[in-house]
Amino acid sequence: MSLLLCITGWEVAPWLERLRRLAPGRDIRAWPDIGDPADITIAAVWKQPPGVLAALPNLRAIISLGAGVDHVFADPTLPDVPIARVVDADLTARMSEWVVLHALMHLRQQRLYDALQRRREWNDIRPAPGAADLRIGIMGLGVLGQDAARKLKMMGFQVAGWSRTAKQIEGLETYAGEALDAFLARTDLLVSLMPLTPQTRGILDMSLFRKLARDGVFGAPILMNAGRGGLQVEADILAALDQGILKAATLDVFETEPLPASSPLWLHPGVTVTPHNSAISDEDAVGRFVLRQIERFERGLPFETPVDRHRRY
Ligand code: OXD
Repeated sequence: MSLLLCITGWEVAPWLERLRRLAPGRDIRAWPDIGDPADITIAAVWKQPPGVLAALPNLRAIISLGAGVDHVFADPTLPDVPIARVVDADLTARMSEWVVLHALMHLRQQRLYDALQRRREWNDIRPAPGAADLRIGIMGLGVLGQDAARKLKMMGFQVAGWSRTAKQIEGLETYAGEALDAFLARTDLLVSLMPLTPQTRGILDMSLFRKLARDGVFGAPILMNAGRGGLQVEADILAALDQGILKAATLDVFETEPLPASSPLWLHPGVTVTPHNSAISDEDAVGRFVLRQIERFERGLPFETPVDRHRRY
């Protein structure tokens, strides 16, 4: 009954130290020092190299160390065992901080004021719309989308959400599936918090941007993406900005991460870049969450946050 940490792209040592500290009695190993592969029953993973999990004959469950699971499914030899993902109150709260911060940055035209300050220019820009004038649309109504929607509503924004399958959420105007065009037509600021799946890859493209509202307070719509870089077509974002189809974009995730120094997104005046840190989380809290899922699994209880293999989220 050993736990394997299989991590690439992040430092493994702090995870090993953290989980061993939080669960001193447990046998926890870190790939590639697996020991006997037959000992491993559970794997906690971030971007596991393809084939590693398939070589564990007694693997019974997989836990994603992140909220997203696209990195888990990127392995074509993924064993058919239950999968869980992280849902953590701290991570959720931080994502909503990012969403509210950047929605307000757009509403209050803060980038413009930054530029005016650099020029020592005292200019009180009018008109100055309020939150109630801006229609925000959230694509993806999971835990993160719902929390962000609630907090944006508290700020006074007009908020609606879209999800692939219909969801009734108290106090929130919701759209589903084929109602995407109607949702986009009422959206001035689009917030993407979708999972990356074969259905959503590249969904944030020129044809979608053209369907966003053009009669809002800022004339052209704004895009914010903190879901996954694979959701967006960066060449289309740049073209849409240059053609006035989008007014601005705030991006936390990118097709290639870290964002290459050669990317025009870095210096485009309409783009705000954050380094995939919208939901940096309390790592001990995530560690405790992972251990709680393992204990539940060992007691024969379902994961708190099971992943649907079919939907891939
Ligand atoms: C996650 C992430 O999936 O950090 O949690 O992107």
